[in-house]
Amino acid sequence: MIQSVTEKEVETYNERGYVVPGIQLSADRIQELDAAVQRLIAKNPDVRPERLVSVHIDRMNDEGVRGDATFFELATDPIIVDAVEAVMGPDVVLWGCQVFCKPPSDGMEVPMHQDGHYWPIDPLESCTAWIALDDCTVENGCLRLVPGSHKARRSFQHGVSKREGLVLNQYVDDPTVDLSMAEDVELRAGQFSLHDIHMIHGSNANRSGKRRAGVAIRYMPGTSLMNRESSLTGSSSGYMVNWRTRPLWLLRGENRAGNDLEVGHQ
Ligand SMILES: O=C(O)CCC(=O)C(=O)O
Repeated sequence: MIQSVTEKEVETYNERGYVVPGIQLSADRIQELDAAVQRLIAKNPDVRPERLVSVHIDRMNDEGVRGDATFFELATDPIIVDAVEAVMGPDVVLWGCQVFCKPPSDGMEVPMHQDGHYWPIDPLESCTAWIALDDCTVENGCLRLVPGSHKARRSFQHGVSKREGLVLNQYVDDPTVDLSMAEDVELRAGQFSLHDIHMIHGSNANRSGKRRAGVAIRYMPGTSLMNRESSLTGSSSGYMVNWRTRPLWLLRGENRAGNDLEVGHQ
């Protein structure tokens, strides 16, 4: 494996729960991905562009979204997978890919949350590669993360919000957490961050005149099992997720936990 992420960056990931590696995707690649986002939005007129779930599945998926092969290519690109392997270890299973595209002026907020709270993965381990398809700044609602919040390796207390304009209805509501410690992760188009499953993160609404699009690709180690019987299948998180038929791809190493790698593949 070519070392794409430095030892220092791996240390930062372990210590802070996220890192922005010094490598990035090319401008041509970003142009292709931009065209793919536009196709996605055109193919899914009834889905909010912040909720384009499982877009790496190149058909109408079981979560009501028509995907595009461009995102599968991205999710399996060595530049990303090498980086994930460096921080997560040698057994890499691809299990999710969501486009969070916040349109200019009415881009929705993502409340501060932990993903592990509504993901049926046991042991609860995963790494998200979040790739900026636009320049993402404070102004247009960049990702925000609470450094070190992954360290306790546990889920904090969450509440369920009925507020309008949220991508997700769950939010951290725990007196032991200081959300004012959140850091804005500003990225140029083509840069990406990696964050741990226990990180508290979210993003503000986009009220600016500039689009803010990113794609979050999810990988778990082959030592974790996706629980397909989970009661979390459904819309309890605010939008449809279907763990029963979510396809998994073993990209590196071994499927040590015995995940079903056939289900959901057509
Ligand atoms: O794109 C965003 O603003 C939020 C992303 C997110 O919540 C995630 O990657 O889990």
